[in-house]
Amino acid sequence: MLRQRADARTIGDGGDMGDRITVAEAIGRTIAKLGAAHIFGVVGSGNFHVTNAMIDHGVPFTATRHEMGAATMADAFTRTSGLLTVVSVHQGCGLTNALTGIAEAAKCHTPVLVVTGDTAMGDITSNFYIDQDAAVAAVGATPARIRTAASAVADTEAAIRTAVHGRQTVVLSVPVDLQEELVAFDDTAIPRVPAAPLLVPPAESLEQLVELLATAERPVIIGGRGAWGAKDELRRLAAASGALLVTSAGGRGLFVDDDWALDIMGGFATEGAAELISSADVIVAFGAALNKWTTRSGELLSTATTVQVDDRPTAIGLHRPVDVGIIGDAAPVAAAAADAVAARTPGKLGYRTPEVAERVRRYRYWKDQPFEPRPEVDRVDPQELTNALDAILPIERIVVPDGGNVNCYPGAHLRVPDERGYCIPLSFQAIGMGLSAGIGAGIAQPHRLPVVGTGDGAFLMSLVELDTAVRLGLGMVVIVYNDDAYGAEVNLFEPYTDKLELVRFPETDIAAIARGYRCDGVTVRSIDDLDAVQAWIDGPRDRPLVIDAKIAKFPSWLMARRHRQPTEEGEPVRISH
Ligand SMILES: Cc1ncc(C[n+]2csc(CCOP(=O)(O)OP(=O)(O)O)c2C)c(N)n1
Ligand SMILES: [Mg+2]
Repeated sequence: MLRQRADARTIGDGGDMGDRITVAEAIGRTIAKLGAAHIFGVVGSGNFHVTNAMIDHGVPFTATRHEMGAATMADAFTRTSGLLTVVSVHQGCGLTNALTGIAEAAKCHTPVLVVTGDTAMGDITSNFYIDQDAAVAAVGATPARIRTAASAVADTEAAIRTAVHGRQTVVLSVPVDLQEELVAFDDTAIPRVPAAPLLVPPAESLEQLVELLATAERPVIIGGRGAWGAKDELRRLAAASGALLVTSAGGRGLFVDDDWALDIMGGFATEGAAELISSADVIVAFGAALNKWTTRSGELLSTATTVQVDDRPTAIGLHRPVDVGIIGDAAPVAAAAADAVAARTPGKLGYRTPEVAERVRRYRYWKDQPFEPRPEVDRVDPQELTNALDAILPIERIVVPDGGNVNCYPGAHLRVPDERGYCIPLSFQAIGMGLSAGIGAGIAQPHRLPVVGTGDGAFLMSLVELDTAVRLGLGMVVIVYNDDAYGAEVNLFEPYTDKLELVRFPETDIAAIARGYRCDGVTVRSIDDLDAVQAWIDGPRDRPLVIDAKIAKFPSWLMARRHRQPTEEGEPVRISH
């Protein structure tokens, strides 16, 4: 419990209604009472008291080693658990250190509450002073603040309501001078965050959807992040319509055990899966943005009539035009459409022919696609390595890909148990979030093994959080695809220039670095070296295993497909990421 300073002033008209406590304590108790599941943070003077107040009232706390790690862990915890998390940071520089993680969370619409100190009102000469609200708004998060001591509880509840209902990342600034003031506090009077109503679209919209699905010959239904919680309804709708099921990256895992489901669409899809999707005549996306990654820049939707169902009006048609937009929640729309299609076309076969069943089975997973391994001297083929790891790592896992050339190996080759078993922290396309996202998701789901796949560049940018994982005794596997380079940049620019030394590095002994943090570390140069991984799996798993995978240096299949190489006939085409 926070002790009151002897000289603290009393603000607010509390009467005899409750205790008089500091504003910092009132904020912490309100956040705890409203159900925050976990706090991640780096504590300085500006967030010391409020963090202790949350901890004292039952919210577990994880100290991270960098604020970006805190924001990324909280984001991943919320994404994979659906529970509200809190990031706690010092004012000014503590907040700016967290901004990349906050931007990632905001772009993914993750409801995270960031609590940060702020300089005292008008204290613009403080070293810590920045315009926090402007900084936060600039990265797409929502600024909020404690306005007065008397409004502290209401301001805190409003910030949480905005985060939860608006699916926004809210940054609540708490000026340090206000934190010490006293307020009357009655925790039975804290308003509860009201439940959001379900959005059901008008009958005409539903009728349009039913008509399209009832008459489609080769329908495909996509589940995105917004389809979490609607998987049974979507499977029922797909069965009634004779549709195949597939997910965007955000929804990966939703339909894992459905015979008519492909694994994932977009850049990560197998070629056979992409062909099945692009041959669809009607595509209905539920809670998926249909961005350039999901659609392969529109390629996969080029001939189908496209329907987009989303609860946010601004999401409809944002990335590409759609034929029909329906504003509504995935579950009620899918349930109503399933009943109507089933009644109108009972026993409809649609796309579900025996020939397509065989193709779905064959093209579902990357691990089943034939390829010729291309190992180099003392360097393992990354695709072969990932398929081998997929086979030996327990399926009760959470797969977390980082960015870079290698990201398709963990992102597409490692299978997942369900939608909570995949977390892709690439909404901002920043490298270096994988390790922290794996830790956050692992804390949220202790029964599962986090498996992070990252490049050497991304890992070396963020490895300080190994200390956090070791302190927590977190068993996790970090596969570092080590090509001693920013391989994405090498592959991107190699066709045009030989000035590549700025993106190549001397060899790093990542296994040794990891052991320095008290992780287990193994160096893998060939598939035979994976015995050490098997030994770790069979052991106590009470610390991270970092695999320093010295990989052969060539463009991944994803990069090779996305960036055309110069041909003998034509000039190279300049393409950026
Ligand atoms: C924070 C951030 N900085 C820089 C970039 C640009 N970038 C994209 S991929 C990449 C290289 C990543 O290297 P590594 O993690 O080793 O993966 P590789 O490409 O070698 O497989 C860089 C620097 C980025 N996306 N995000
Ligand atoms: Mg690299």
